[in-house]
Amino acid sequence: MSVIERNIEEMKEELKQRFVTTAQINYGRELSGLDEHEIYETLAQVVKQYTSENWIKTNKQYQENDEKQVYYFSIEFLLGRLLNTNLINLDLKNALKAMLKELNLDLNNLYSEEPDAGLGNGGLGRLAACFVDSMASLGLPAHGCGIRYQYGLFEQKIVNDQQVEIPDNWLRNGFAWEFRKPNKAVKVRLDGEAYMRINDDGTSTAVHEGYTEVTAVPYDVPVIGYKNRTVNTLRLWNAEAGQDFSDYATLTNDEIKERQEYRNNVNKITEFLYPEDSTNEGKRLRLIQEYFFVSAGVQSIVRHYMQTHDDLYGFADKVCIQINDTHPAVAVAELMRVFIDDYGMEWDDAWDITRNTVAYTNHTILPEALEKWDRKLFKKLLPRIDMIIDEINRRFLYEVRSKYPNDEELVRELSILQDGQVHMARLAVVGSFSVNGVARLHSNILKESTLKYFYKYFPEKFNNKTNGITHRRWMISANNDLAHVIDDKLTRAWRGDTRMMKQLNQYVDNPAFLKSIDKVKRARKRALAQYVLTHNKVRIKVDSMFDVQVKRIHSYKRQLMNIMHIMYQYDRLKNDPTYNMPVPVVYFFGGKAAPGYFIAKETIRLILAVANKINTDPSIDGKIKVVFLENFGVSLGEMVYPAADVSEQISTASKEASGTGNMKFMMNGAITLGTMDGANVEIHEQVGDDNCVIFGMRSEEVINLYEHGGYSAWDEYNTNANVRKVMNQMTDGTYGNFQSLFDYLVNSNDEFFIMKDFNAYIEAHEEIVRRYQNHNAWLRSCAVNIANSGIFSSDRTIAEYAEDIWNIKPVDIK
Ligand code: B1H
Repeated sequence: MSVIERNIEEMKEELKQRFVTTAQINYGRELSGLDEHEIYETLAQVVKQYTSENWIKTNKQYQENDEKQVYYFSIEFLLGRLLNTNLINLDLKNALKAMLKELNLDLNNLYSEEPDAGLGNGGLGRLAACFVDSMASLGLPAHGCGIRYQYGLFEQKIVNDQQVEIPDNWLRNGFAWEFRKPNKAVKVRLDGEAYMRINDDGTSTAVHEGYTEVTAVPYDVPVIGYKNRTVNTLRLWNAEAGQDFSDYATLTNDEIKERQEYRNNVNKITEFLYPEDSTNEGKRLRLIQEYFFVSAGVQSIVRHYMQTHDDLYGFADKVCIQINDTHPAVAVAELMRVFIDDYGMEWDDAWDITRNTVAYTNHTILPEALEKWDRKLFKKLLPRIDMIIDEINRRFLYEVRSKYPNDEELVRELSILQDGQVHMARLAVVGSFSVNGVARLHSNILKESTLKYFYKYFPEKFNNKTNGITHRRWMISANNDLAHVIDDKLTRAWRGDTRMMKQLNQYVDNPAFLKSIDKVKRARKRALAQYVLTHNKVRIKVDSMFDVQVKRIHSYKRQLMNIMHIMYQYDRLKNDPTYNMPVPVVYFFGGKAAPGYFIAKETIRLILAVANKINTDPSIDGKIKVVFLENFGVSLGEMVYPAADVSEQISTASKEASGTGNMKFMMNGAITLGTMDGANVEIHEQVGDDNCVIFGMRSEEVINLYEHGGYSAWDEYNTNANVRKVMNQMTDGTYGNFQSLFDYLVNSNDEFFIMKDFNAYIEAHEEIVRRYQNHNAWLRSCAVNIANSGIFSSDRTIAEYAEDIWNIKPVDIK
């Protein structure tokens, strides 16, 4: 990768010129007359000027050299804010700061003018955002394709100690980084009827008639590589009603009504993001969203390809579509449709190309998340796609039966269509050349249980790509002082190659190095404490241990176990004179509950009830504080991860496919307290038992217990005094009435083994507090975690995708 260095002074002058001119052109006013938001907008415009030239060059070079290009299809891209990371990647930050200073402006005041692009729910959407950053930073010809939701994930407000959801009107003041491209629009067809027409010469042609047509207009966001001139594209599709109303005068009232209804329906398609993380809603509009962006994406890729090729036979050598979970799995059938119906290709050729183009990433084994569609709904909405899937399945099962005669169990388990449903994961496996999980443990579970029949049939497709996070956002940008501490030891070279971070292991006993890490951590803790004082009106001590669980609220992630442990500790502090808490602990929670997820919302209510009681009890002398961070998202995360001492990663083993927050904490020097789940396994492997605390059931035990039963939550309640005590407090009025959660634990037979893991969790906490008391040993552990976190950069992940799946190499933009 070529790193571009520029002269700051020169840059500063040029920036100033552009800044002043842009302000004048945009607002017709002097700089001094602009408000903060206008200054931010101007700044973003100027930054865009620095990207457009390279954006054009990048595209031109890809096209002229006929580079193979990858398209990462994802129904979510959780981008957060882009100003700071764009400045870092363009290497404009220092010059810009200097320029603003001369104008008496402070960059730090401008960041918050940018809305968070919250076009995702959690880990899956944020992964897609980290991935496009890494693809550009590695100089890979690889782009994103998704939906431009008008409303992102709802904003969470806490009202009367409960979650309330506010629509996220993030486009209110416009989105500075997007470019609308109406001339690149495509049409997407929904509804109607499809059938095969037999032609006079005996051949047949697919007919799709009576459909509704929707216009898909792309909004392109430049994705800027880290100091390398590469500017890739994140293409987000917007649904629009193509027709205008200029012929109003000639229409009947009914026709006008019809048009209006059409317009309303079209506008709904990309209006909002479904707020369920890890559960499949099964709603018609969701299926429309999936097909809408996939069809638009596929059509525009094929059209682009055909601009420089005579036919489609070499398509799979030049295009790869990576599908982020099954939400875009309909891409398999859509490619077939375009190849056959639009370009007249034979089935077998189309199928070969399709299967060599698509690669599938699985993100979950939770049964409630596995996407299945009611066949009737599917057929009505996508009649031609349904026909194609039926034919894919017919031919596939024919092949299965000839390879494995008399194995009807295998046939049933492999069938894409089963019991009146379309199984999207099965379509994705059959229609792709690669199937990967997102952490080693997860990939093994896919092979051994969730997709074991497919593994038997297509063993060569299966592989693992352990997730990663972009260290540019999650450390260099969010924790710049820590990045500087590392620079001092390694020069800035590690920023382009995080494998170098391993070299920090030689300094983990160096007192000066540890001291500088300590200093940074304290500063970040102070900043978070200030935030909490302002937002939560809770005063916390900076030398408390900051113990943090931030992620979507979900039963399997076990926020309930965490708060139950706090209830346990508080009870002992109050009632057991022999019990002592040697260091004060602040427990932080943050995360959104899906609006319809009752147990998740009750969990938030319990956390808030416990917080209210404990935080205002003077008798415990501030030994415990509980803070719920409202509206957790990318931007709040950037403040929280760097300030954490303890990273709570306590999902039921086998349930969290990977987790990526765990990596963000580690890279910022927090110690993991977690189960052997997802990527925690690999974090543990990197740092060893001395530098993380592992507890609880292992995934084999969990899977075994699910398969063979024999666990009784009720027995656990009756025999486990710690569990019983805390559960009784859910209903005895100590914190209000939480019969709901008590009943949930009992009636679900403790489905995620909160009760069964409870005592192990208590012990793990005792261990981590013991470790925290030895400050120097603790700092050493922080250093070990930072030193060994480089492998969790998404640059490593994406380099693996490029090498093993995509078969692409970096392109040096001239
Ligand atoms: C993950 C989802 C998910 N896995 C369905 N599955 C959704 C499923 O809207 N839906 O219907 C939305 C999201 N999200 C997460 O992916 C895993 O739980 C994490 O463990 C993993 O780190 C992340 C990225 O791979």
